[in-house]
Amino acid sequence: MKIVILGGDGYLGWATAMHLSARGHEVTVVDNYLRRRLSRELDREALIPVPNLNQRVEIWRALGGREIAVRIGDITDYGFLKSVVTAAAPDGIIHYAEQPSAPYSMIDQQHSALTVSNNLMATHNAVFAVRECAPACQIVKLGTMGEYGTPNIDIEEGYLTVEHKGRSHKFLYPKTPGSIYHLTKVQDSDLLYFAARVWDLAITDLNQGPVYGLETDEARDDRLAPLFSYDDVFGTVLNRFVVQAVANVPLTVYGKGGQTRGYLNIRDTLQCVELALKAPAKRGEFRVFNQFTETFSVNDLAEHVVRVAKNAGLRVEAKSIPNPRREAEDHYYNPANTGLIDLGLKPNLLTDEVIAGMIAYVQRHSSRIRTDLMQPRVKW
Ligand code: USQ
Repeated sequence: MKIVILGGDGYLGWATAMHLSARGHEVTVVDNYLRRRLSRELDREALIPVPNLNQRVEIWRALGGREIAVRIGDITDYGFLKSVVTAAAPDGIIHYAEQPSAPYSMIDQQHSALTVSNNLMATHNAVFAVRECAPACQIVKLGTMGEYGTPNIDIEEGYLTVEHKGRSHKFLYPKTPGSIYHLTKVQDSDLLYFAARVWDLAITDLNQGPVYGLETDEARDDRLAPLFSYDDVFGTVLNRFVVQAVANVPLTVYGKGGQTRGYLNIRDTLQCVELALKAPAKRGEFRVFNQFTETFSVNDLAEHVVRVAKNAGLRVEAKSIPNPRREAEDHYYNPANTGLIDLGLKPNLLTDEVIAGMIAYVQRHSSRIRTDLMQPRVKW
């Protein structure tokens, strides 16, 4: 397949590029380095310094990988995106090109505005570019489980059939996001659903939970490592806990720690995206999968990391601190996730070995850990 990856420089984008390239697909990565720029501006850079995209593609090729094409530019510039799609004539577009952090979007008006304008315009332009330049091309979009929030009923995959006064209708599942970032993903979903219904585009929305891990089969060299963040703005909870354990900083459990989410290993993100591409949505279909493999509370994760870290000889403890976020800390959570399993997903579960592997990897880079990036500074 010819695949364009929007946001090909990020934590997941680059790993996906190598994964698909290794399987013989013709990959083009597109990025404007927004994520790197935002990290630098907030002085919260990734754990492992990674070369720029052109350099990473060159290293990938030198290590025996296939050619990956690079286009540096901003997809909120519609002319640029159209030129990319026209030149690549893709069978599939994977859309990761968004400001991905909830805390970032909640810093203040300006950071919220950047999140809203970047994320919505990126998705808006993506559907228009496909409609105008490659209408048969499928779109695989990274959404988030955070679109649903934590409702007091089971979470279905994308839709809910509502019975009302003796009649019933299938709607997009009602959403209660907890940050402006998550809200932009809800709005993306509405836009994508519209594009499927009205323009017959073929779209899959992958509602993903927090991802953990830094190792994939293809990243055999540290220079090919993902953009791995552990700070309070861009780091996700399990990645942060592992780095905190290595740095001997008490694990930052926000509030009561009962917050439950659906998690997955970065290797499973790659599997899921590939499975979605291989069994595409039909024209006119807006297909939604909940992309996670296991649910855990924050306390479950903290206890697991503490136990494995102690076995590895580290001195570490978990400590509850005031929750910087407005979110439920004790709630019902029962989301469905059978769609991707039915397509063939073989989960890499969170075992002691996986956490021990992450600890060992981070230990090799421990001299770069900044302990001043552990306490949350964005509150809402
Ligand atoms: N949390 C802690 N301690 C920390 C960091 C986080 O207790 O040091 C808690 C948060 O309060 C929250 C949970 O852990 O209850 C998850 O937080 P997170 O920072 O790992 O994830 P979140 O902000 O929800 O966002 C991340 C990704 C986002 C993705 C989302 C999926 O940054 O791109 O969409 O995970 S989900 O969480 O299902 O919405």
